[in-house]
Amino acid sequence: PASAAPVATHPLAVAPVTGPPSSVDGFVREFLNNLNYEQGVALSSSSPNDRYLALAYTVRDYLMARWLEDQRRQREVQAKGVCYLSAEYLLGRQLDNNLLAARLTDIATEAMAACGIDIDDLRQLEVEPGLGNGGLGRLAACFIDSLATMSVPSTGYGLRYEYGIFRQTFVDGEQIEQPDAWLTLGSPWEFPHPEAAQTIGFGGYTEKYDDEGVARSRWVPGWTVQAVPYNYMVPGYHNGRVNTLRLWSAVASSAFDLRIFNAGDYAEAVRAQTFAENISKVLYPEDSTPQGKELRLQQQYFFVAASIHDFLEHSLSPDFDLANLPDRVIFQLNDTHPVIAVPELMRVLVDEKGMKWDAAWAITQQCFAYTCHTLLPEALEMWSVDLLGRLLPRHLEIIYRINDEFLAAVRERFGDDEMRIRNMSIIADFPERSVRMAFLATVAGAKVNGVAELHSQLLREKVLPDFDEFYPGKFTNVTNGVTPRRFVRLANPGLASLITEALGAGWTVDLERLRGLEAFAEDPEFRAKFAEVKAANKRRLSDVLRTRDGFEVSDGHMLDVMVKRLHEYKRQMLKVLHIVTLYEGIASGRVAAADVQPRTFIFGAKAAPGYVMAKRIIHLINAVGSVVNADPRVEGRLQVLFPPNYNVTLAERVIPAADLSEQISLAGKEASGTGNMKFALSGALTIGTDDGANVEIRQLVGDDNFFLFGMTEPEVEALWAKGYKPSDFYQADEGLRRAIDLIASGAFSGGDRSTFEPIVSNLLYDDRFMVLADYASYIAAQARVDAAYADQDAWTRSSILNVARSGFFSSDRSIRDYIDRIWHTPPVL
Ligand code: NBY
Repeated sequence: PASAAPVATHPLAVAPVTGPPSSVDGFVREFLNNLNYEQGVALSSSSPNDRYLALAYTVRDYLMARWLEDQRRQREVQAKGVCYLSAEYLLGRQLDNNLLAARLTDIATEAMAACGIDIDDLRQLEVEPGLGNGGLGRLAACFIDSLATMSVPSTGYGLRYEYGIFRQTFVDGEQIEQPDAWLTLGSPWEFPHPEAAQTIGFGGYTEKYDDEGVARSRWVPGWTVQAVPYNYMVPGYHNGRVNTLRLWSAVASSAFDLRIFNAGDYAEAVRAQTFAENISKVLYPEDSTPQGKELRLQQQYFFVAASIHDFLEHSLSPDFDLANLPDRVIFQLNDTHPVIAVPELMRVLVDEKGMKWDAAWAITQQCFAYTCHTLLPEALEMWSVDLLGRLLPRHLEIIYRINDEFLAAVRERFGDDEMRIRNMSIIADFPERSVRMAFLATVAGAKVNGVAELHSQLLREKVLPDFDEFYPGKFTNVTNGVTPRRFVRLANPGLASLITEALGAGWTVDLERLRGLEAFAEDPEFRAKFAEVKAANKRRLSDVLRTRDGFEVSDGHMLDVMVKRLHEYKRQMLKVLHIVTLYEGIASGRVAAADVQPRTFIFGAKAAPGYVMAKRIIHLINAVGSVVNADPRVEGRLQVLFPPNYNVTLAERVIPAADLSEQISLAGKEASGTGNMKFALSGALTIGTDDGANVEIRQLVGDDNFFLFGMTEPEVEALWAKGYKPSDFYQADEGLRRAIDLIASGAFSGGDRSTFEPIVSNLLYDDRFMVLADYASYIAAQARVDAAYADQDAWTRSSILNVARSGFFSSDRSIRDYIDRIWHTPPVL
């Protein structure tokens, strides 16, 4: 609890915090102060890292007054707010974003120059916090940006992993993972608050007891860990608003090891401390198949328990009537990772606050909403009852009771339809007794949403149809979006200036205004300027890849880009088959090099360390790249580049340079995609299947400005139903045969046929994601791409139309949809 406010005696002690003056001189003074008094160095003897940190502190100083004010107001106003619960936030670099939000970019640039410093050199020093795997974590980062920009009272809650997503390197073309020690050179954007630590229990047992004639249960944890919050500023864009992201770090409780210390086993006591601190040590790099590891469940419970307690303690007045909790908060569950928050809130209300079960359940069902991000059955998280019961025995009891009452209600509605009951039970019996977290979230959530129209429809019809029937109106859609601040203003300043020149300012927070560019698509002068922006972005990317990776990007090539996690369903293999087809055609002499549009293929992809097939595919891409890039027969025509360690920072350089965006998942598998939106907003044309948000992109930009190929989701279903034999497609298509045979021949593995044999046999005899079935259609679509690219002016026109018609994909629009359909949390201005 906050201590009583101190009694001010000095006049300055009651003056509001105002921060430094917004002038170059003021900035220089503050910067030098920070260099001297925070870093303890003089400018003349400072290291680049000292200067970067001092610059970051200075930007912080400018935001501080607003932040303190907003924290005060959020407590005072007592408006309903959002607690966004997410195990991942893939933030990207902070410096530029915060400069932009605070309108300090020019002042800071000049101030640094006045100190003889090139601010660009300092920008490069920032290590991005990679506290997420991919789309889900980046979405959370876009959402907190939009929430702040739209002045919605909200807090992001998550985990402060000491090691984020691994750093990827390639050794002989194979992925090697290195730890991401992002905190080692200092972390200027965070504010630890050890005094606000929460104690989080684990293990132990439950007991029944008599509370003045009322039978109650309580949990007696076996051990505890301290959760220490670290606050991050989340500044809104040009609105003076600064929200908070609160990430939890695990520290051993002092009581934790006292017993062991007292027993004289010092070494054991220190080991126990390490055990506790392991909880926030590392981000699990699995982006779909959850591993069911105990440490992961510890992470999940650790951060949601801390977050719920933090909210109840610090955001509500001491006399708040918890019956009114739904008027004050909605906990948004970002996938199933935070779903253990549901029994935790029940435990707090019933066991700790003494509320009746039914009242507590009615409240809980109004306080949660759940977003699903997948359709892959193997990605639906399950926790074994055995593990859950050991780690969180009281929560397991609560889950059982929720399930019993839920199934009773189902029986009442549908009768004793045992099949249906089994299918809807939160507890699964096979292959092991376990808790289906998505079911728990669906039962507890006021709303359940998918992340694109098609995904939400399939979620209702295929994944949770019984629930949709049982809970009419519970399911809804909120199509994902991306923040135009980071992905247009910061990543694509050339395009941003051109847009502002054409449409005036204002589009950054009202992205539908991009529609105004449609008219400019017909203006040759504008097209020329637009094309020049793209060319400049390509040059900028070339520079980055030269310094970062030693690559030489060929001039005048179409940049064909596929960047995303490596996953079989995303079908990087289809892209490889296209490249091998082009290569084989030219190298064999059957196709004249001059007839092929010069292309540079760029890949970026990390594979989960335990995902063997994904790692093989990475190896193959690198192997194909080595051969293609060294073969004089395709020189000047084909180039394959795979910069390692694709992350937000690299995305910000690659996407604005792209001509062609590859969104080629098997229909029905990609929930939404968000990279697809970033590309369209950067003027890349999409080649894509009718999947996820591609469907909506195509509807908006128009068929003429989108290269559609492949089976639709119903066609995929029909082919499965009829019986899919990939080898039939191999037999029937000569081009496909040539490509696969070339891989199988060892042409990309120094003659060794065994290296990529598992990939080849997987394609021929299994092919779960129907790469071979869509090959012919993909190759045909790529031929259309080639033809279209030959007319540069027409391509540029399409490119402008892509930008003009993609305003819908702003995360501001997504947040507006969440507010209207789910949260009902109006902005507090
Ligand atoms: O979420 C992605 C979807 O694949 C993509 O289609 C969608 O656009 C995006 C945002 O809605 N899902 C995703 O990124 N998932 C993960 O990163 C992830 C991470 C961890 C685990 C599962 C999935 N896990 O089980 O540990």
